[in-house]
Amino acid sequence: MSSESFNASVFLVDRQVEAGHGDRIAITGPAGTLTYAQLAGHVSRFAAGLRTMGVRPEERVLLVMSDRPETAITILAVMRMGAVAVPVSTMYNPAELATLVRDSRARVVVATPEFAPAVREAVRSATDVAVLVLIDPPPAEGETPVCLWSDVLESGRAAGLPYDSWRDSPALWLYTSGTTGAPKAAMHRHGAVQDVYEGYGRQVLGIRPDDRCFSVARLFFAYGIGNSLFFPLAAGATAVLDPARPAPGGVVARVIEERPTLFFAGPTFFAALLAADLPAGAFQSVRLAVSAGEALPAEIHRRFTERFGVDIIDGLGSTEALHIFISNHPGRVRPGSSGTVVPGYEARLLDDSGAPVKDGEPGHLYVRGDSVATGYWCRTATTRQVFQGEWLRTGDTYIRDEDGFYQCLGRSNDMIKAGGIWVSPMEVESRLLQHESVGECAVVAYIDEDGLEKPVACVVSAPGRTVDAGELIGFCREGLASFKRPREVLVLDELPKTATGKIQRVVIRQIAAD
Ligand code: 3SK
Repeated sequence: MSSESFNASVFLVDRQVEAGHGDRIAITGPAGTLTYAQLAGHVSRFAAGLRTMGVRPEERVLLVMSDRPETAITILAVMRMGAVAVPVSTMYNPAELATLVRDSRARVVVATPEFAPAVREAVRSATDVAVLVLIDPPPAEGETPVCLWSDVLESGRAAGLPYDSWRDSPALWLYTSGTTGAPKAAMHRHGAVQDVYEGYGRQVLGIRPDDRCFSVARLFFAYGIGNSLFFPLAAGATAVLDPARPAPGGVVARVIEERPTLFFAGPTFFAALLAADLPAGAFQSVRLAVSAGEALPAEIHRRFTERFGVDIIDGLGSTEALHIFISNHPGRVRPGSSGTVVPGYEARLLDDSGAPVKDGEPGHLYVRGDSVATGYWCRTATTRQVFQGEWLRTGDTYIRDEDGFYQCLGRSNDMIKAGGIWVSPMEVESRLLQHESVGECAVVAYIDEDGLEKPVACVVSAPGRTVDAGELIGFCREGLASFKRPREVLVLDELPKTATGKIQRVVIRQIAAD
């Protein structure tokens, strides 16, 4: 790590213009198209507009935005003027959003029209927020001052130089529930943007200027921001951004229209594509598909490749590492395996006592590499557990074979990864316990018919009450982000417990699997 000047936004955008590629398409899709020259102009104006608004380097700017050119411009402009971009999930409800806004202490929050009502409600309880930046004018007065996105752009007419950041300067925070439950922000450096491009983008994907990248994972995910912003822009390629909520029909229509060459999704989405009625030529333009978020079952891999004629490289990444650090490689794919270590990273498997395990034996996976976050914002105890010196504890149990291929055995703790997103069983359990019919409950993962994890709730009814599974699932959907809801409810007479009264999750997982 050094104090050499480096700004991720300059690396991604200005560098392409300076290399004479200003006329190439940087971003396209239903919400608009921008060349690299246009993108550079908008980014430097929006950065100047943020400065005019009083945003200072290293302050956080929180984004609740769908994938569209304004989102890319906002992220890049925030980084350009030295502040910290905090894109958060658009799936959160107002209460969940409020928690993140307060935790980040952002003074400026930017939202696209679909999320403006939720964000306006959320910022009411976030006293640090001074300005809400919206794309469309709000229909009514609110408590927090509102500024229009176009006005911020307009006020930055006298665009200035980028902030003189270093590789180690903070650039991006990404919230994750990760291995420990409550959402916390993994803090990333400007230099990490180049690190993930050099290792995974360039050396594994082999991304080229003629590539067109389309990601089902949106920009607020670590997976999505790499796929749809860092890799295409660093390579002078094109990012296809789609504001719509991803569903198989819409995504395939977009693929047919925009003809991406690189397609990024997670196993749940590949399974949904297989279940949908789609033409065999739907992915004709795609030279390579990428899967991450959870381990890709070999059967889904085989069926997708057979049906659509496109190979998938599965990989393992994390928000803490910013992107993928173990991956299959084009032409060297082993279905059912996460692949081998990506250039720029080292991995090791340790037993419970911290000793390395032999090939063929399971161990806790640790990784190190320059892209690893500097820690979690204001979570010292958790930071110390997860970031151990140079090594990042992934929380996954893996096995490595003699060829250096890593195979996922599951997580070292009880967190559930549904559709590629971490779900904390405790959070779902506390919601369930708010329902009058629930006496006790435990939420565990069960593996569905596609080999993918889903939350299932095992519930003991409250005395004199009857549990209605559909009603409970609806109750969770109302009070939590929808992806966290149990997909099934099993009613039990009692929860299995140890002699000391601890719930036996291993036994409950077995019950859920039967
Ligand atoms: O969520 C993940 O597992 C992931 C995968 C690839 C890149 C980044 C992330 C967070």
